[in-house]
Amino acid sequence: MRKVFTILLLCPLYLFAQEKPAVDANYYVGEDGKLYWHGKKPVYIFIADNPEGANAHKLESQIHPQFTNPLYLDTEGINYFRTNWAADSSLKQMVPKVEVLFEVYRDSNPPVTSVSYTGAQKFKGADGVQYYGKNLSLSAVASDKHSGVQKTFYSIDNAPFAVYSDSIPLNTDKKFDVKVYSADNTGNVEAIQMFDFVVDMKSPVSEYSVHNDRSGMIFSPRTYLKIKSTDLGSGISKVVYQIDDQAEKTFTDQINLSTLSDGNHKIKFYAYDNVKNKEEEQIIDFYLDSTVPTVEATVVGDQYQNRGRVFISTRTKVKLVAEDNKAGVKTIKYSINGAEPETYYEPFELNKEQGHHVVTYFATDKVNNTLEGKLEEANLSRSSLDIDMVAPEISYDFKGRKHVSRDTTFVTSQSEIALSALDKDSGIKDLGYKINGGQGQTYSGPIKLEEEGFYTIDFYGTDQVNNRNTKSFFFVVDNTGPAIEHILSMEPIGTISLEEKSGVPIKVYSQGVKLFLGATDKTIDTDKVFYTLDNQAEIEYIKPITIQKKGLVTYQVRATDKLGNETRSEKFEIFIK
Ligand SMILES: [Ca+2]
Ligand SMILES: [Ca+2]
Ligand SMILES: [Ca+2]
Ligand SMILES: [Ca+2]
Repeated sequence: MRKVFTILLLCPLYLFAQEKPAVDANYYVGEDGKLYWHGKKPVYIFIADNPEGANAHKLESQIHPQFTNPLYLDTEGINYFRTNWAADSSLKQMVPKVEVLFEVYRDSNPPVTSVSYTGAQKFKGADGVQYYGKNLSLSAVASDKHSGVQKTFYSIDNAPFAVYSDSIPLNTDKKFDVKVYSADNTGNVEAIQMFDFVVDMKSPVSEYSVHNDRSGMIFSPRTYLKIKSTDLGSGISKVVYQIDDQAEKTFTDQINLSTLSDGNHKIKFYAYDNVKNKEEEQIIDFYLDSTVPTVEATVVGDQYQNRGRVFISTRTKVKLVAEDNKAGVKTIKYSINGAEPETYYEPFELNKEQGHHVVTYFATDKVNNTLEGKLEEANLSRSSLDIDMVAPEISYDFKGRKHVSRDTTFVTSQSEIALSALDKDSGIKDLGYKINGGQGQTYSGPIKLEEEGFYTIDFYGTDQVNNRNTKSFFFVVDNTGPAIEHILSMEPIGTISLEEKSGVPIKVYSQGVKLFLGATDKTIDTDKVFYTLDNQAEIEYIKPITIQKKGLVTYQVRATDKLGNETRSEKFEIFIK
């Protein structure tokens, strides 16, 4: 019931609201004295004998009763009521004759109102909607052909019509429904002019989005921005942006940052709608990081640079430390000899193959700027690392007298023991030795050993990347010649004292006695035995010597061992009878 009641109540109100207000619809006498008569109104003529119109009488036509009472004006504009010939109060006609005329102006047409909307930007939407911006005002100018404009009326949004007097501001963000019309002084009413339009006073709203390679507000040269603007009214006219102090540009698809330098930057942006409402500027502050990380690559452990090459061992590791100017390091990767890169976590060894190795590394910051480097670009002079996994070849040699018997080498104190080491790659760093397990010492030249005896030498060669080879050998030093023996083939038959020998008794043997010589070496074999008979030339002892000479005979014996150590006997004296 209540609902029905409400509708019943609203309907008449609505109708009432749009009712045209009453206007004066009488005849109208203008300021110039002209009489205006509404075109549709009847005319009745009254005649009186006094200026006040008292006791007036309505005129009737006996000739044309059908066209009078009422009578209608036949011509738009001026019409005349007339009598022939003017006469004075003595009823005498004017000479020349003058026709007497009463003017009445018929007005059948309403005014024409010209409505204008000024002060604001306007835009016709694609949907046909008319939009206006801020500071819109409505003004109306009406003109009328005859009686003139009486009033102009307007209604906004179905409000009751009001009389228009001055321009009307329309500063509300909304859709408007405006009606305007005018009436002339005789009551002719113009048809209502209707206007539908939208006043858009709201600025657009823009949002930016960031795409590609970024870390918070740190962007990369590959980062691009998009701006999305929306306007609930007239729609977006254009979006403007400005990078730092560059010229403003109209945003189209995206904002690229690839030409910016490393450092702080800002982008200002805003949008206009189609009725020139400007959005408040927004600013994006960011840092453009276009700088790749730096990498300090170091070789940790065994290493040696020589002959333009860098030698390392299988124990050597490569250490990578990366730093970044701004965004920070995200990953470090490395590749050995062009293999698929691996993520670096800690110092790594190369693989275990002898030869050249190239280490490439990649450091990427959090906005994906990537440095590609080779080890040479850090602190090494060459691009490759040479793994030296082969220990030096080491050897020993005896110089001078030497004798080998079975597995034993015999030398003398005059013999020299030479050590040598050879490394084809990184080269020799150290060659050293120990004698009989004693203190290690650096080899600086041939070794000589004074004392006789059995020796063991342990020696080792180390290359520049600490690959080591060790060997040991043993030998005997023998400086002593053989012990000499001499035996005669028979017993002496007596002694003799000679004056020239100071009377010392000398053993006497028979003619033809044989002398046997021999020598025994304590360490190694006796080599040869020599003898000198009666100071003659020395002869090698081959077989027993038969002595035929009579008288005093002297002999001396010399024996050598296989090393050439010799023993010389005293000079023996015998007497042959
Ligand atoms: Ca008129
Ligand atoms: Ca807007
Ligand atoms: Ca960086
Ligand atoms: Ca080596």
